[in-house]
Amino acid sequence: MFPYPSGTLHLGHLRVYTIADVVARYHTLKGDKVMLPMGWDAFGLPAENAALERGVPPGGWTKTNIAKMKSQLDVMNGSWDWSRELATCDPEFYKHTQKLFLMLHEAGLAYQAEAEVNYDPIDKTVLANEQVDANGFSWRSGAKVEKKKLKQWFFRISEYSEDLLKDLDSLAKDGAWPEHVISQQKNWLGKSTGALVKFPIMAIGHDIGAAIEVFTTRPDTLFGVQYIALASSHPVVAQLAKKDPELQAFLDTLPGLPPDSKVGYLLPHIRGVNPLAYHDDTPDATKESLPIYVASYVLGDYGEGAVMGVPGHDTRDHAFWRKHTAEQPVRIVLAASEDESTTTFDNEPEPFVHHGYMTEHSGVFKGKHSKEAGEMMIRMLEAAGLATPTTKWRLRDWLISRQRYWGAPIPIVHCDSCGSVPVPDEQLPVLLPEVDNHWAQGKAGNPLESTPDFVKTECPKCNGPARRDTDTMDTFVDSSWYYARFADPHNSNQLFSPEAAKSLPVDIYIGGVEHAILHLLYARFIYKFLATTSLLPQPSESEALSAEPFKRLITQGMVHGKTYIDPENGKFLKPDEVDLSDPLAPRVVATGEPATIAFEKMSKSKYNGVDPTEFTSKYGVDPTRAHLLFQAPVADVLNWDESKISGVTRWLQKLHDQVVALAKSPEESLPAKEYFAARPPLSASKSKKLSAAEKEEVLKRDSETALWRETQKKIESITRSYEKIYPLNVVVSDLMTLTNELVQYKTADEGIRRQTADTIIRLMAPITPAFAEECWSLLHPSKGSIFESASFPVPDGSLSMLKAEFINCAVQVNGKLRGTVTIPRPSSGLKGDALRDWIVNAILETEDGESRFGEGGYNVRSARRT
Ligand code: ANZ
Ligand code: ZN
Repeated sequence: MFPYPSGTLHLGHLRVYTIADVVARYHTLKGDKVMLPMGWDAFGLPAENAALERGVPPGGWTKTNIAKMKSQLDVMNGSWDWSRELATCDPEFYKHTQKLFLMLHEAGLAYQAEAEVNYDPIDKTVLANEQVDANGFSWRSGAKVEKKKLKQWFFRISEYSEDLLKDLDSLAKDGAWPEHVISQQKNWLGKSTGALVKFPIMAIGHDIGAAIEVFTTRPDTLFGVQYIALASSHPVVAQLAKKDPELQAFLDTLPGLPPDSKVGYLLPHIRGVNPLAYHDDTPDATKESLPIYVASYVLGDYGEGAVMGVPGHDTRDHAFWRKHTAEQPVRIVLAASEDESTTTFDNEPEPFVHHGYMTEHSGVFKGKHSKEAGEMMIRMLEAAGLATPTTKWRLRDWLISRQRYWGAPIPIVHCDSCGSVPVPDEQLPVLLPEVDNHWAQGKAGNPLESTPDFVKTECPKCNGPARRDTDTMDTFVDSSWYYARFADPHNSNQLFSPEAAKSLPVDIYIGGVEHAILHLLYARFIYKFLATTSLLPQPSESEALSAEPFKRLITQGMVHGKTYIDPENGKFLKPDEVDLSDPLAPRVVATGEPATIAFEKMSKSKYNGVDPTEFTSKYGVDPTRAHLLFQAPVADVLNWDESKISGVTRWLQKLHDQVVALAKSPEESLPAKEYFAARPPLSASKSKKLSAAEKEEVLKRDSETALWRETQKKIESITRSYEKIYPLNVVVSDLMTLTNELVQYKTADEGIRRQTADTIIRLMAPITPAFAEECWSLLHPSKGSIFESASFPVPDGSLSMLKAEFINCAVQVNGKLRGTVTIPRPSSGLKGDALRDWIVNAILETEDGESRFGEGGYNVRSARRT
């Protein structure tokens, strides 16, 4: 995921781009063709805010930031392909964002409709949600923000909701995408199957139509409906409010209420009828007419903006009913088991919200399971024209227009005679005009509206006078397709050529989990749309619906910084308020008391920020990269603790010492597998008869076998970890272990030790590229770069022959463990009694075994054979 050019690289960036670079370098070494691109998510509000604050154009601010962050990134030694660099604010890029808009427009997937926006009446400007504080005031002018209806552009993502939902299943396979992202997307799409049910209305003195329709997922609870509730924006409410000032006054109090409030208003002179009331077997209670409320908890933009209130079986309905009718009993129409199906009324029930069995209150359905009963009721009502089975989605169409300057202008021209006319391809890009004075004067609002040269234009259809659309696109539009542009970043005619698109989709996409919903959903939608055009290779019939932009998604955890807290008042301590003379026991300077250590999200107010550039210049880039990976699995929060880097630096130092020493031995030696195959079997057993020289030989053989076996095993486990990506921390710890073995097995054959070092260097190259390069040149002075001359290690197939020639054998005498003795490995042909006898003899043949278990010891020979 490309960064927003805020101007400073933080540790979160460092973490994600290190992970990505490690994955890319691993695949490069493996011989894969790798593309690791980098770009800038360069449009958006922060640049515009900065521009107003500083009185400089947002473009300049952004360019400076990009240059600065690029130089900071360069230090990280990533293998980015800068020839593919892009910035979404570059006309060469947004020309194609505009083209994408036009393609969607032509396909009927971009449309204009009225929508509510935040309006600042002092600055006379539309505000983004981020610019409105929690109490509903403008961040800039401090004015109380108003809701205003304006014409806005939408992308019809709802058209793709089925595909977006269905294809999540293929992404979930084999953990290609993290489970929590899949479930968040599912919730966001929010598919609900249920029914629209009509409640006939009786109204005195109002002509409001025959019925109110509600959406319900639980038709089985119909017998338990005790009221109807309408959203304040329901058309019936608007109509009644015209003649009911009290209702209007109530409506005026609603904006700004917390979403879970249960405020309501009982509508006078109007009641509803349960559609089941017409059925003969319906209990009398259900035949009673129903009160109708306006209720704050009913959403205007979901379902029909109306609910059937079932206090007995829905938590929200229950709370509302209790608040508005103190004494009325709650009706129970279903219960957990058939035995309870006689329960009818209850004064203080917990609402039973699950499926179960219908009670007496459900007339002819008594005793039936609620799922079956619900379906039957809907069929019955459907026949009477009172219900329709239906599916609702939580997903709304994507509002993409912003009344802002710093974004891609919407390529539409408004003409009085022709309406909204698309800008012809050859007139793209619609360039953002320079409006330098605007920033200098710190004016509010969208400067595009007050730039006549921009607004006044000619209608492409009739050549008459026309106005350009002054809205720009949401930055999520830029990021919905940028990854595809990397395939062909300099194509000026197309978003990318179909030929270049053959490298799509993206194999591995890495980024923060904060993008689990919006960005990833929009990107999936746009990619699915592109798959219907000639730009992307036409998927075959069976694949048609599974066009997905990112085959694998890796989400990395946050980086938390170390904070020191004064336990007396819970305040975060500034650097000069904490005494770190003993880093393990920090103290509060003022009181001398121990300070509390905690890891928290990095922020200025907690004094726990870390400047990556400062850190890398202090410790070096490779140790920083290894430290970042070593401290936590990729998906977990990383508690950044500077002092812990010492483990990494010690490891690198140790390894370097080994490499320097081994570089003196011959570069070429017999490949390990051949070496072990050619090694003659050891004739003598490890017994008291061994000479000193023989003993040394045995030790040498043991250690080189163990070392190469460890090397082979680590190649396997490290490869697995690189493939999985999440356990990159284990790669570092495995490499540390293997390095320790190299140090430990000093007596092993030089050639085997050198080959082990050589393997370690290649295994670690993705993580510490410069260090590996340096070591590689020591071991192979004439070969050139490790990334060009070396390949990633693969097991050489020697593992099966690398059995230890000696084994540790636990000795039990008469059922009690008496010690262990090292004996030669018995030949695999021995079995049963023969094997046991062989082992007993082998034990007694050793010096240690003889003295402990022979004639002078337990005398194993005469012991009961167990
Ligand atoms: C009666 C009922 C009884 C309901 C019961 C639920 C449980 P999901 O699953 O999220 O789609 N509902 C419908 N429209 C609503 C609106 N505009 N604002 C607030 N709530 C609304 O939720 C569907 C359920 O949410 C519907 O099923 C309806 O309440 C409520 F024991 O109908 B139900
Ligand atoms: Zn026209």
